[in-house]
Amino acid sequence: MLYPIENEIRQVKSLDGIWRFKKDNQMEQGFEEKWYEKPLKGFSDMPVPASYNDITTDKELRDHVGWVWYETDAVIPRSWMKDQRIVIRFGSVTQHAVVYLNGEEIARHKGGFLPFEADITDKVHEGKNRLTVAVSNLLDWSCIPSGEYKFVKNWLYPEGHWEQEYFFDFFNYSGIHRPVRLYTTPLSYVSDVTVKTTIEGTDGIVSYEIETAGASSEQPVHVVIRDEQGEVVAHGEGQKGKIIINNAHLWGPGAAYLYQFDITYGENSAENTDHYTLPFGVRTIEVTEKEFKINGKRFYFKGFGKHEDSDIRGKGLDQALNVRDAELLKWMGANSFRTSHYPYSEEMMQLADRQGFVIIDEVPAVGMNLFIPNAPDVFTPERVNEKTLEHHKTVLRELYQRDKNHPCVVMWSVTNEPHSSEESARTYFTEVVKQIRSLDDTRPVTGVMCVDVQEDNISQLFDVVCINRYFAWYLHTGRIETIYPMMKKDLEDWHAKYHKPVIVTEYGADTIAGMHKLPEVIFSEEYQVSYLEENNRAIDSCDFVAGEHIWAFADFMTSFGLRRIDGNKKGIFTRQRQPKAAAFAIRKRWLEK
Ligand code: GCB
Repeated sequence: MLYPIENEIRQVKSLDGIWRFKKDNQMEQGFEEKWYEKPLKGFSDMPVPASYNDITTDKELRDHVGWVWYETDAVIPRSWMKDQRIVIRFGSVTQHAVVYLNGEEIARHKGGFLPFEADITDKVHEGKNRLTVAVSNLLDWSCIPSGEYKFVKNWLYPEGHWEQEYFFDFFNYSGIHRPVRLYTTPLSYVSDVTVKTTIEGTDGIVSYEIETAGASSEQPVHVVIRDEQGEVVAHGEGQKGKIIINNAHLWGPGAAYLYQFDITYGENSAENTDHYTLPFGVRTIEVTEKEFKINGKRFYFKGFGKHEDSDIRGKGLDQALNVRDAELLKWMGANSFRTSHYPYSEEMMQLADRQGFVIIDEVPAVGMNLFIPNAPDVFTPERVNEKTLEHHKTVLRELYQRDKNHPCVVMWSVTNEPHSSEESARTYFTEVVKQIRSLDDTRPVTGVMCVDVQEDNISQLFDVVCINRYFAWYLHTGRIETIYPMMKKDLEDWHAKYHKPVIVTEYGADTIAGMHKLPEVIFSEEYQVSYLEENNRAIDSCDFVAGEHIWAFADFMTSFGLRRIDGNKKGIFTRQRQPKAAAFAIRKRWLEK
């Protein structure tokens, strides 16, 4: 799915702003009473994009389980009404959306972190059109992330209420989280582009495939490649082919270089001509038994698992926050991050392309683990089952479609911390990995594991072993001295079992900013510093470790529980993006490493 762009042919109109908003208190009332058929009554103001949860002072809304309704006016200019295709596109709606235009359903989407769109050419009129979006945060086992919800009757709650349970550690924020846009294309248009690159000597080899759709399929396709100065450095003809860039500038970590892949579909002067430009980078990826290589050179991941999360707007796109995060990553000497535990905004991926950050791109397959002693199996017909698998594959396809052309994406992560010791987990993930490999033959695949090495049943499916480890935190809490021996042995065991490079994708300790204790104790800034140092000592002793991602970049909100005081505090930065002591210690390490 192409990102909407503006040029002399295509136009984009943002629908972001304040929308009309109403909570459905009875689960299905909005659908039963057909709230989409008439203008919403009894609404309040709600910003888009943003999560709705932390905007108001209403506890019921923050903790709401079920549907909410959004409404706005989509105003179509008269000039758009002739010889144009008009499309509406949502960057993401979490977790489910049903979209109506002038009372008619035009789109439905399941999955909270990827874009979807609808061709509305025949459904709009000039001027105001009523756009209504029903949004739900309900998660069951057919969803990724997975959860369970039920109606609870308790004498303390006379009318009963809905409860959502989930097994992942971030708040289930909901709302229209990313931009909503209208855009136009000609009636014959470029519908998709795939660009893959290799390097031969000093040349960049660009293999491409362009898909077109619409009225006339007979139009010619011209391609030119421009460098960062806008100079044409190569060109090609036809929907599919290979183009050579002589003496190519490579895209590399911390040294981004973006070419523009410029497509003209149709004769330049003709009415029906389309024009689309895609930024791309020339780079290669390779994995050996001990190393991850970018452009033939060993690459060591220094960085974080992150979240899209901030005060007030929750998971709503915030460009100021994204740019601040990128600045902090550079200041730290970090070169990479994982989009734990769901695909991040397209705007963040573009930023990473431009600034040279390396990304492990993860789907929201998190919470496939009950994390309770003697837990029942998860990969069973009652929980993670055929339906989950089908949806998991759909999400992988949608993610690939969205992110396939980003040079920053160097590896797919198909899951975080599943209960991978189960026999049926292997059958399940065999299918999942098959799906992503059938889509992409250029990037390695991983999944992030938390079980003991002897119990893991699935990492043989991956190219790189990724593990999350919390020695001296959840295990032997407070005993810093256990970290080095346990971590070192563990790393060696994983490598010995799979003969693949290992990335430590999480290690961290909750830390209350401003809490100081000498000697260090858990939750103090001093403990976080020592904790990370001891882990790093073990990491440094293993030459097959290909990277360290600290958990987490910044503090973030979670569901409420006794282990989480105003959220997860494992950030190196606070939720407001200010440093804790560990930021300075790690910065020193990464700038030197
Ligand atoms: C993990 C999870 C992450 C949690 C973290 C923690 O292993 O992958 O989502 O937030 O542990 O802090 O417990």
